[in-house]
Amino acid sequence: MSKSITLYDYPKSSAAYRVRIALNLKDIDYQSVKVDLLAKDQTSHFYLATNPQGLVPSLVVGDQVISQSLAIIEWLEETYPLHPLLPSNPIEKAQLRAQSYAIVADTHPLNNLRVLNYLVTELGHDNTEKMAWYHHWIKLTFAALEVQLSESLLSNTANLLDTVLVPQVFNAHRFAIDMTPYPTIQQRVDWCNQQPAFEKAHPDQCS
Ligand SMILES: N[C@@H](CCC(=O)N[C@@H](CS)C(=O)NCC(=O)O)C(=O)O
Repeated sequence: MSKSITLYDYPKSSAAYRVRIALNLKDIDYQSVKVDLLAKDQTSHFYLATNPQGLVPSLVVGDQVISQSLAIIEWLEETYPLHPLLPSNPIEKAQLRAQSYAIVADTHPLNNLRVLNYLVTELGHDNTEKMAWYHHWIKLTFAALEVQLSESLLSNTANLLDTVLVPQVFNAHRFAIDMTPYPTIQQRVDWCNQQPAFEKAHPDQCS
């Protein structure tokens, strides 16, 4: 009998959105439990017992917990062969990971909720400065990714990069980033958003 899978989730969390996409692409049944970030559920004793970092997502598999969205997706990739998210060629795999890490490791950590809140509440920056910070880091990454994607042949199946790119672009739209300088990125995201696994994972579909 397969183990039950629970995702501690929040609709607009880009990190959780990545995992929802991967779960859907692999057609995995799971239960979603909402951790309301605006209500600070992530700091509750209950949630910290599951994930001491107080971040979503967390995936509970049987009696085991996996935190960090990329660790979760890599575990799914190794455990569920349906719809591989990484190519088998080691160079192509490393290149796809590198593009994904540009978002996951270099960009998202600078722009997540607690960092933006810290800029305002602890360091005294105003909303305009907070937005300038957000735009600065997103634009650096999108400019580089636009070059890389426009020079490569985009695959006709969704991959690891798509699972992280779509949520980051969703987030960028919320923060009024002008996507005109990044047509290849936007085109890829538009293509992904037409796929059922992405439609189902969209924050508007999660209550
Ligand atoms: N590197 C982590 C990042 C997780 C993360 O930053 N999650 C955000 C939502 S996207 C969060 O839980 N924020 C809560 C807070 O900032 O208090 C991952 O990929 O899972």
